[in-house]
Amino acid sequence: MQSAIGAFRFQGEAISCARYGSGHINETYLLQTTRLRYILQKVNRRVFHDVPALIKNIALVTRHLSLSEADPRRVLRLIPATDGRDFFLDEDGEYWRAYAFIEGALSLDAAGCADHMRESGAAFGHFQRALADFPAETLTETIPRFHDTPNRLAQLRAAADRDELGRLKAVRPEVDFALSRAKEAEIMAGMLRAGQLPLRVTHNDTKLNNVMLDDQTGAALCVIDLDTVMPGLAGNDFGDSIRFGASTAVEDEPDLDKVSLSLDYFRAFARGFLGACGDSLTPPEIETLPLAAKLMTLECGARFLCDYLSGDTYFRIHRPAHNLDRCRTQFRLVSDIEAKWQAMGAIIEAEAL
Ligand code: ADP
Ligand code: GN1
Ligand code: MG
Repeated sequence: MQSAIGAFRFQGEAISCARYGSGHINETYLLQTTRLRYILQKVNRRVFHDVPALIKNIALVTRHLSLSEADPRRVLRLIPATDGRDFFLDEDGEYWRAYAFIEGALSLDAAGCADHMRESGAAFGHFQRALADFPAETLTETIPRFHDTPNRLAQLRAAADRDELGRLKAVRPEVDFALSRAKEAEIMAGMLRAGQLPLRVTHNDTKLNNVMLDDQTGAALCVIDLDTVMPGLAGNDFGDSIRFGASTAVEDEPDLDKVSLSLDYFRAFARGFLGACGDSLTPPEIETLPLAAKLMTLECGARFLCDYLSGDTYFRIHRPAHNLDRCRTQFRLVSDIEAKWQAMGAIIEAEAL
């Protein structure tokens, strides 16, 4: 890490550099210098196979966003390395990048009130809209088939068949839960293939802690964690936010009785998102928002379970059955979404007016 601190055009002298945030993928540090604060990140090489291409995506997207945004707190800003590139490759072959720290802002692991959800919906809706005229063909697909839910279920089935660590016997109900929904998991992918849903430039990792809110007003500032900006479905951005932010419990809550879908948070996010997307969404995109929420939750639970069965090599864990706990909250949420299906549809219908 020491060599990375010296490798970027930071203002001032470094005072401290400590682990920061609660992302599951990258190694994030908060760097304090005598002048300013920065985010320094080691990008996860196991997850992202072409890091220079990934960082080029971020440079292109942030440049595009800054064309229509003058306020520096409203666009993530890469800090160049001393050699002018947007990354640094260290002596161990690890890739590092740095960002200006967005000051006076919150990144939340759980929504404190419906306004947080509305504002984060507005931020992701605005992001998608601002990229509507971005040339999608200039982006590298950083993780192929990232939100291909049927393929995620196929990977889960394969991991269960391999059962490398002998963990399957304890999680058979969870595996069955996911695989019994395989038919439904095909619907959005089928609509995309049939041309009924458009491909857009989307964020694809729309957790609440990937959006910065002003710490005084709670208003949306900007969207961060742009590693998975790729062509995708609008509904997936909506759905991933719901599965994380509209849950009444944190993603790794061990007490499943605390986990349910908050319809108030669902409504608030829908209001912010639909408001910011304006008239850009098509009627089928709007109608499938509840389904997208269900499928993104199912998919994420399947990914956690697949990682648990495969030895926890993808998502960072902090306790032995962490990925299993995460999987179980997602599946509990899927069941609750099924129970609240009518109400979710009615909310989307009302908010889309
Ligand atoms: P990961 O891919 O591991 O989730 P993120 O890019 O989301 O990594 O960063 C992890 C956390 O660091 C974020 O959730 C946020 O709290 C914080 N963070 C990242 N970039 C910035 C920034 N530019 N300014 C302030 N905080 C940031
Ligand atoms: C990861 O990087 P982070 O923590 O924001 C993951 C998402 C999952 C999420 C689950 C690149 O997001 O897809 O939905 O964990 N990111 C990647 O919390 O796989
Ligand atoms: Mg993140």
